[in-house]
Amino acid sequence: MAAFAAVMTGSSAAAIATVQLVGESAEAILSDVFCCSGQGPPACETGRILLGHIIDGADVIDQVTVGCEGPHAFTIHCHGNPLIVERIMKLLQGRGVELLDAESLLAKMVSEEQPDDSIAVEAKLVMTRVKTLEGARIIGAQMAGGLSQTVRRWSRESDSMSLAEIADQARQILRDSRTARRIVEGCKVALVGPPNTGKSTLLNALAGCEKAIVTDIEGTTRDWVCAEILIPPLAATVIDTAGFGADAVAAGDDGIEQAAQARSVEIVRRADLVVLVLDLSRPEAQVDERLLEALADKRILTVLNKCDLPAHLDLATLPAGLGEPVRISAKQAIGIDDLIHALHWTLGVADFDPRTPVAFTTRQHAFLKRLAFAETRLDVPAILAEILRGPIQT
Ligand SMILES: Nc1nc2c(ncn2[C@@H]2O[C@H](COP(=O)(O)OP(=O)(O)OP(=O)(O)O)[C@@H](O)[C@H]2O)c(=O)[nH]1
Ligand SMILES: [Mg+2]
Repeated sequence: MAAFAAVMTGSSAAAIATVQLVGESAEAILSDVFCCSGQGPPACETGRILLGHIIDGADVIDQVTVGCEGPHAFTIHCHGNPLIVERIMKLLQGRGVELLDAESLLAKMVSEEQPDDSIAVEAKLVMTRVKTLEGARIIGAQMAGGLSQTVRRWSRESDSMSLAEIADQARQILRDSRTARRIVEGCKVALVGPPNTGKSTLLNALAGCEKAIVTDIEGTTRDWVCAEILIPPLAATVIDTAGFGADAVAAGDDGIEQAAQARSVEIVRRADLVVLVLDLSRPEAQVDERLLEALADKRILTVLNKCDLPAHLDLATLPAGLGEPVRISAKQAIGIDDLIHALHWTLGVADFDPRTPVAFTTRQHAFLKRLAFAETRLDVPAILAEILRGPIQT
C-alpha cells in the first residue's frame, strides 16, 4: 500500500503552500496526521474540504485545510513558511510516504488517470511549463485533435495510405513543430550589429525599462544583457550583444573585445532569430565579412535604426539575403510595432493555427522522425502504437 507526496507550490516563502498526498494508503496516513476541527475522525468523502490541524502525536504543527479530491488523493493547504512545509513533509515521510518532486507526482497522477493516452498525459505535463496563452492553446489542441487525432487517423487508414504519404505528413508535422516550439517554450532573439547602431537602446525600448547601458561611445556593451518580453503569441528572450565586426575588434585595445565578440558569435549561433541592427544615419557600409560569416544560415530580420535622423545609408551597399528591412527609431520609439509584426512573420508564428498537429516532446519527435524515414510499412503500426500508448516522457 503505497503513498506519495510532493510540495506542489514554489520553494520560497508564501502565504500558503500545497502538499499533494496520493496513493492507496493516503487516507489512512491522513487520518493519523490530520485532526479535523469538530467531533470525530475526518470524513474524507470526495469533494469535501476539511479544516483542522496537522499533528505529530500531541504536537500541533499547523492549521490546514484538506481538499478530498478522490478516494486516494488529498491536497493539504498549509501555511507557506518553508520550515512548516518541511516539517509536514518529514512527518509524512516518517509515516512511510515516498516524497517526490511536483512534476514526478503530477506525471504519476495523470498517467494513472489516462494510462492509454500518452499524448494527452504529456500535454497535461507540458501545460505547466508553457510560456504563453497561445502556447497553451496549441498544447490543449493536441489532446483531442491535433497530433492525437492525426496519429489515430494514420492507425485507422494505414492500410489505404502509402508509406510515402505518411512520411510526408510526418515531415510536415516536424516542420510545424519547430514553429510551435517557439510559441510554447519561448524563443531567443539576438540583437546584433556594428558598434553604436542602437542595439542597447532597442533592447530597452522592447523591455520597457533601462536594461542595458546606452552611451554614444562605441563598444559600450561588452557582455551580453537580456530581457524577457511578451509579444503574443511569443515570449521572447531578447539578447543585446557587443558591437560586431572587424572595426570593433580593431578599436578594442585588449583581449576583452575579442572575448566579447566570441560571446556574440555564440549567442547568434543559439538564437532562433537574429535582428541585425544598422544605423540608417551613417553612410558607410556596415556589414563586413566577419559579421556576414556569423550570420550565415541564420534567420535574419534587418532593422534600420535612427530613422528620426536624416538617412545617409546607401541601401544598395547591403548584402543580398538580409530580407526587407524595417525602419525604426529605438530612441523615439518609432516603428516598434512594425518591428514586432515583422518579427512574428519572420519566425512564422503570425498566422499559426493552434489546431495544427505538432509534436511537443522529445519522445514524440523521435517517433515522428522514425515515421518520416521508415523504410518499410511493416514498421508503421508499432511506431504509431508507441506514439499513442508508449511510456511517457516527464
Ligand atoms: N537619434 C537617435 N539616436 C539613437 C537611436 N538609437 C540609439 N541612438 C543613440 O546611439 C548611441 C548608441 O546607442 P547604443 O544603444 O548604446 O548603441 P549600441 O549598438 O548598443 O552600441 P555598442 O554597445 O557600443 O555596440 C546612443 O547615443 C544612443 O542614444 C535612435 O533611434 N535615434
Ligand atoms: Mg550596446
